[in-house]
Amino acid sequence: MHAWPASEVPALPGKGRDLRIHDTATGGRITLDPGPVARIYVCGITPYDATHMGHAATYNAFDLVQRVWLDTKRQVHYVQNVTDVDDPLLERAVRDGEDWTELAERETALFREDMTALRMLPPKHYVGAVEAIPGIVPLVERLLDAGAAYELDGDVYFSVESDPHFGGVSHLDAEAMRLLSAERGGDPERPGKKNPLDPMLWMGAREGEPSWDGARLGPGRPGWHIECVSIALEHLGMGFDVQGGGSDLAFPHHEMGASHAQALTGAYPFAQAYVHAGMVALDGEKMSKSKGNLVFVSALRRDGVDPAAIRLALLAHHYRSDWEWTDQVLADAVARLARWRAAVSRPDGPSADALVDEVRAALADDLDSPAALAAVDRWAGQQTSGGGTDEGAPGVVSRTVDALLGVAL
Ligand code: 5CA
Ligand code: ZN
Repeated sequence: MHAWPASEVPALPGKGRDLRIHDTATGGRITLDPGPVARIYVCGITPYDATHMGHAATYNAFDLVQRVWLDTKRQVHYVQNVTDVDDPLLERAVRDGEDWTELAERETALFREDMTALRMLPPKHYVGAVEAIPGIVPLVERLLDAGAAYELDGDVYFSVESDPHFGGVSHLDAEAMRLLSAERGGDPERPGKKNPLDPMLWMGAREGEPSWDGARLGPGRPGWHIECVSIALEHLGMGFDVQGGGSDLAFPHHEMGASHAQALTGAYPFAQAYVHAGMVALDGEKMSKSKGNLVFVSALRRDGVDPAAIRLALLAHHYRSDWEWTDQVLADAVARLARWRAAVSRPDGPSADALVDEVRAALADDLDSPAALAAVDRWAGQQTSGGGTDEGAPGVVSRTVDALLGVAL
C-alpha cells in the first residue's frame, strides 16, 4: 500500500554522530554500525481506531533514529506494516456493524494524515498483512517442513523450542511469558500445544471470518508475528539494524518474530538491536484502544492544535520512559513552540555553532530528546536576552530543529 509524503530534511553543516541506543536483547546501550544503507523495521498500527498519543510517541522515537542516520549521510531503508487483518480489528468491525476492510482503510488513511501532519518520515515500504499473505504461506510451509511448526485441529503453531535463542530478546521467566502471552493475543491455555507459549502461524478459516488460500495449509489467515517477519525478511533481510516498537511488543511479538526468522533461516540474529519505546498513559493507565482512554492526534488537530506543538510534547519525554499525557504537557509544548518561533524570527542572534553539535550529541546518546530541547531552549533564552549578532544563526537553528527533531518553526 502507499505510505505518506515525506517532508524535506535539510542538510546540516558537518556530519552527525553515530547512534548509541538501548537494546532490549543485551539490556544495555550499543553503538549501531549500519552500512551506507541503514535498515529499520517498525511495527505499524492495527487500524481499528485513530492514532493516539501513545502511537505518535512510539513513531516519533523511530523517526528520530532515521533523522540521526540521515545526518550521518547514510540512506535509510525503512519498512513498516499495517496489521489490516487481526482479531481486534475484526471484533471492532462486528461490534460497529461495519465492513472490516472499510474500517481498516479509513483508519489507515487517517494514520497517514496524522503522520504527515507530524512530519514523520514515511517508510519506503508500507505493507499490509493482507497483501503479505502470498509471502507468508510459503514461510509457514517451510517451518512445517523443518519441524519447527506443527498442526493442531486445522491451525498451525510455531514450536518455540525450535529456536535455541528463544527468550533472548525479552529475557523473561516462564511465568511472566505465560501471563503476557495470554494478555497479548496468545492462547497458552489451549490444550494440545507442545509448549503453552507456542504462537499461531496460520489460523484455519473460522465461520464468518475472512480467509485466504493457504495452499497446503488450507484456507485461513496469518498469525501476527509471522506477518512482520515475512515483511521484514522480504524487504530488509536477516540481520537488519533496528527492530522497533513500543515496549508492549518486546514479548511476545518481537521475541516470537526473532525466533520465527532464526528458525527459518538458521541465521542469527534477526535484528542487531531491539528498540522499545515507553508507554504513554492517560489518567494513570496505559493509553490503549481496548481500554478507550485515548487522546487522538486527529482530535487535537481538529481543535486547532499545531502539529508542531504535538511533536514538541512528544519530544519533551525520553522515548524509553513511561509518561502521562496531560493538558499541561500540551500547554508547555505550545508555549515552547511560541518561544522558539519568536527566537528564530529575527535575522541574527547568538552563534548556533555549538547548538548543532549539542543537539546531535543529545540524540546520538540514546535519543535524548529532552536534552536536545534544553539545548535549543538555552539558545532561545540567549536570543531573548539580546545576546548575539551572528547573521544567519536563526536559520541554522531552524534547520537543525527541522532536520533532527522534525519540527518546522
Ligand atoms: N500492529 C501491531 C504491531 S505489528 C500493533 O501493535 N499495533 S498497535 O496499533 O496496537 O500499536 C502500534 C504501535 O504503537 C506499537 O509499536 C505499540 O507498541 C505502540 N503503542 C500502542 N499503545 C501505546 C502507548 N500507550 N504508548 C506508547 N506506544 C504505544
Ligand atoms: Zn509487528
